[in-house]
Amino acid sequence: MGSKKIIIDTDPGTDDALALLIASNSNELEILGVTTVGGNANICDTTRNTLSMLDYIGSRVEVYKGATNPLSGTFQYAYHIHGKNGLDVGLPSPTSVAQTKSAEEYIADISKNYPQFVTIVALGPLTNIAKVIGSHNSESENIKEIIVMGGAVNVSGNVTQFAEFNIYSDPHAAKVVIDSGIPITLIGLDVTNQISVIKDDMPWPGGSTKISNLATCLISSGLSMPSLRSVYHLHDPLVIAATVMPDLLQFEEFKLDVILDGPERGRTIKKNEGRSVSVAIDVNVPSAKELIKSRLI
Ligand SMILES: [Ca+2]
Repeated sequence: MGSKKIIIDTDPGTDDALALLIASNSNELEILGVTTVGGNANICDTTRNTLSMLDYIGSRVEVYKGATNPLSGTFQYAYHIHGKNGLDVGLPSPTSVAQTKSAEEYIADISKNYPQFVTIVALGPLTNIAKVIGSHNSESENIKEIIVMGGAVNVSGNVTQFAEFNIYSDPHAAKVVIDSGIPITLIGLDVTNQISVIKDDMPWPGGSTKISNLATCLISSGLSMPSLRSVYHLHDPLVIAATVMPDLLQFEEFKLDVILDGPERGRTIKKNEGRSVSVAIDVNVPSAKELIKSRLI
């Protein structure tokens, strides 16, 4: 079987940075391109952080800059979790630059030219993908699958009691994506909260390679943030691990709605009609953590 062709849509962010390392170090995946979005940090920071990460590991994957703002309003960044500039680990400034084509144009073009070929792994707010669906609808129908880090179905949220960060950041975009009819897999806090590193685990993942040194540094940086209370969840890394090995997770098909406004903004809630999406409801914790570790060393 050949490698899975993926586009990673991302907002680094420390756990996004770990996810990029894992994906780059997994032969089961071929990264066609990386698209950026505002979210954990502003779009300039997330794009620069992506370029710096890929430069550091010698990757020549092309980067396409995406949305500055969500479909409605503005992002509420998470610098209190990800540190100064969204990635405070002392990486050199990038020497590579983002492509001139936008994230939205890139995803639309790939989908048009290679129907049913690409899996999009969405690790940030879903703004770029919603824009493709909204403005390039016939092209978007050619997207094979979208794997989303997002949502909290049977558990509490991490921004509010109800909402997970990525869905909360652009609930309108999440609704467009979930209602699109494209095959969607939602990997949210129901499973990602179960995969974490605590201070006593450090140094984790250990090892002395270029990748493992940076991974340890990223996790140390996360653990040093008072707002995380000494538990560092591997949200985005688990999504890449599950893209490599879907059997790590158990899934159920739900019809889902996204609450757009009010106190429950960003909530992903079961409903009785509409499109079904595949929702991760449980995870093999030891196997998932071992796979993540093996790809960071
Ligand atoms: Ca992310």
